Amino acid sequence: DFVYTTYHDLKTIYNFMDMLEAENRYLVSKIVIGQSYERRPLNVLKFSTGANRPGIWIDTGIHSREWVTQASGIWFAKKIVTDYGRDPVLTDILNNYDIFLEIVTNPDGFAYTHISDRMWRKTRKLNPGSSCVGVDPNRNWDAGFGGPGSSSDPCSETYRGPSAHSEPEVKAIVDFVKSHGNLKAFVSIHSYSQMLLYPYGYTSTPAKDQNELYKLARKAIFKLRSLYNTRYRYGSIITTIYQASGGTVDWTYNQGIKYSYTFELRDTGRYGFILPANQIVPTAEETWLALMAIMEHTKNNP
Ligand code: 0X9
Ligand code: ZN
Repeated sequence: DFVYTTYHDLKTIYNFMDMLEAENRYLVSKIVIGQSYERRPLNVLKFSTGANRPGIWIDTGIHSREWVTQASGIWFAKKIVTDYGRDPVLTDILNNYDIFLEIVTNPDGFAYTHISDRMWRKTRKLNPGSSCVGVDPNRNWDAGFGGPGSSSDPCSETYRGPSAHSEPEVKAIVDFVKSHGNLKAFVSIHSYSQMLLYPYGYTSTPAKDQNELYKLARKAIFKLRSLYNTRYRYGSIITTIYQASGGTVDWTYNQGIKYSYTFELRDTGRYGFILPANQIVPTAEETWLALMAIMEHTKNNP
């Protein structure tokens, strides 16, 4: 049986997805939304109980070194198949919405964190004219692209890339969001800092739905804290963490997906990106409570 208490490599995670699909065909299907720069499949797990449903998107691991996020994504996938038909709230969500879960959103970077450099963050695209590799996939979106809080230097950890959506890993999600056309929530999961953030990151102009986004964040974080007393901060990206341009959820919010959130999971810096494996399951469990609050609110406010 799959072990949720340790970190796994890409092949093991891709095998997990195939196994989960094979064992739960009534609920789970794997869709491939594109391929990475190094031609790996970009796999998304679709949890669905009927046709033509609105969707909820969750991604983990867009920054490859944030290992607790991919590990939590695996745990969420298992939790969904375990709780469907048992937990009334999740069952009600899945009887009305599809959930899309991209666990390894940056597979090239993730493979590289296992093989060469545990602290690799960016994609693995070669940059013409530079010996530095990769683009920050959380600065590559067409939302304030090129603005403050992103870099034009290919050697920077926040290099935005040559143009918006230049990274195939980003473009695949952009194409998916547009072709789906009916996503109601979009949650992009990072680590670390213990924060729940909503738009905007590129501008200090408050989001039109700021009031509702703030109240829902507070509710979600209250639920999260109820389990292990983990403390989260919450608010807009620019006021809570820092200005960042070209970020995922600013783009999805501007596409009309009201419930666009970014998490920064455990911890607050003691271990940072190298979170001990014994914290995977507690991190996933508490985060799930916050995700459920966001999904339930989405369902109740169509
Ligand atoms: O800098 C980032 O990309 C995020 N922090 S991380 O340590 N995970 O790299 C925060 C950025 C805020 N989120 C968005 N702009 N979407
Ligand atoms: Zn990140």
